[in-house]
Amino acid sequence: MYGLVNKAVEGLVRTRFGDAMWDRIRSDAGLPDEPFVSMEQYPDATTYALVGAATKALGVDAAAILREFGRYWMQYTAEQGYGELLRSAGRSLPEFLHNLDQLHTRVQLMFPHLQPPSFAVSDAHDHGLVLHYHSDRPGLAPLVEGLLDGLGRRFGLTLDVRHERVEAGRPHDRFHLRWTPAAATA
Ligand code: 1DX
Repeated sequence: MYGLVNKAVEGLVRTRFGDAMWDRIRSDAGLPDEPFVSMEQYPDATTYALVGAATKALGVDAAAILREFGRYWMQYTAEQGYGELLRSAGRSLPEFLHNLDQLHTRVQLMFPHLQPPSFAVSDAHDHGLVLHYHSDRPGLAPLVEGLLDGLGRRFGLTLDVRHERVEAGRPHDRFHLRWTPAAATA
């Protein structure tokens, strides 16, 4: 994956748990004390090693870390110069999800080694839809749950997500979404 992803993991750990915790996780993952470069490619194993080291150092399971990473990714990429990319993907949750493959195609024009997952929408109605997620990378459904959480926040919605793993045919994940406008906070 592109270094941007590892940099986001680093940003998440440093802001939530401090520089010393990042140093420990990076070194437990067997990685040198060198900065990640956003636009360079790294083996997927690097990212998985970071998540594995973080589960041990923080004492939480991988799903919790991936979920937190997904939430953070929306905010991190907006701050890293991809705000316009995100805005162009849509002004509502269903529009954004519908346009996700196009968003990745656009990123791929600049960064041809991107290996994006694929997202498809079905069963859309006024306050819900089903999102179909295909990826070559194993185990990242909790990350998508976190992304959806971040998107719900972005669009001011209270979002309920139910995850379903589909093993038949070409294995993939389905997310059943239902939303209501978020309650106003005082
Ligand atoms: F619901 O692979 C909302 O490296 C969503 O299964 C889902 O293969 C928003 F410069 C620049 C670059 C760089 C911009 F080249 C990526 F470095 C991409 C920014 C998407 C914002 C996919 C990242 C493939 C890297 C993948 C989980 C899970 C998709 C991460 C989230 C908006 C993005 O992202 C899987 C790679 C961007 C960039 C967005 C992704 C690779 C997503 C979302 N993916 C790199």
